[in-house]
Amino acid sequence: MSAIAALTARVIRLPLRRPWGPDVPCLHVVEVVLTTSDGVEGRGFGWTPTIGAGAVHALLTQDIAAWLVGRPAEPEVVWDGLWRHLHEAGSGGVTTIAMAGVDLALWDLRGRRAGLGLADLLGRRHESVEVYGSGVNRHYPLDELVAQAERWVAAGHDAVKMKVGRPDLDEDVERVAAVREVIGPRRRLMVDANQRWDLPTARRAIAALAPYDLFWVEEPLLADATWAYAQLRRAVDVPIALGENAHTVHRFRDLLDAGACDVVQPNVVRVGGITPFLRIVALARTYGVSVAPHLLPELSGQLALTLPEATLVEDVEDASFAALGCLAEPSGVVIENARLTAATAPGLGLRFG
Ligand code: SMN
Ligand code: MG
Repeated sequence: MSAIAALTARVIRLPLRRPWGPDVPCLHVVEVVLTTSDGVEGRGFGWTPTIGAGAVHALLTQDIAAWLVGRPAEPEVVWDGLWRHLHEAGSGGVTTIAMAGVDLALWDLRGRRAGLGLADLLGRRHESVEVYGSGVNRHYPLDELVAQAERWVAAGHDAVKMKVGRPDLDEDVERVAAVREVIGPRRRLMVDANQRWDLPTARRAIAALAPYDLFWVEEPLLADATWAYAQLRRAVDVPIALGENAHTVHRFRDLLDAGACDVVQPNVVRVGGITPFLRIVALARTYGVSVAPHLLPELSGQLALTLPEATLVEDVEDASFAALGCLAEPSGVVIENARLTAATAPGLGLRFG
């Protein structure tokens, strides 16, 4: 078993061609490079749109690197010990985003040693997976929102997701109606409120949006409001999706136990990498709740190809690593006609330029 010899990390700032809001002009990737005692290299990354890239980098270089050196280069062996080591800094959030850099690098290493891309390393179950068109578009004027929906239809998407949660519910209704009009009655339409409603507002909004046949409502309430989610889910017919702001398998267990949702959306970076992601998938299956991985299509897509049930992968317009132009070489993950396939180099196939 080879040991970890060194960790280096760097912050990469990625300007967004379509800003996610006045305060979100760019994303941050924190690239992690691990080398082993026998000279093999693995690359992983943390990721954050707005908050914490500097903190993630500091955790990696000041607290994680020294702990890692000399440990076996095996993701499952490292994960639980590292999580305990960092626990005082918080069980999830910046901690797990930093841990993802390590975990992803260790999976990259494992794949490279085996000569297998991630999907084949984990066990590919699907040739391709459906991709939905998604937009961080709450701030778009109506005509831009409609134009985006038209692009999704032209690109062949049968499922799309838009933001809701404007201060005035009538505006949400108008905007959802306009997108439904563009995509027609047959395509699936999801809405994402990004935690903007309280329980009474969510009930009212979901009732007002009922005529537009929503496939799911995402994060209608504060991500921490487990009790309120359970109440809401019992009160409405539309499926509830959440999980992009849940950071640990324990948090997912609490949400699932409470009957808070119909779909869980772990973000593979925010939960701490592939090792915990797979545990969350296994957990969700025991509750009969489906898994739709959050963002990061080049990585989520590879994972989705290995999940037991077919799922949907999210592609926020112009925000994949390929679209952001940050990869040194093509990843081998391709989205065409709203289907994603992966023929990657051994490991994760992701190299930042
Ligand atoms: C989202 C979250 C974070 C960054 C971009 C978009 C959004 C989604 O909640 O689910 O697409
Ligand atoms: Mg969301």
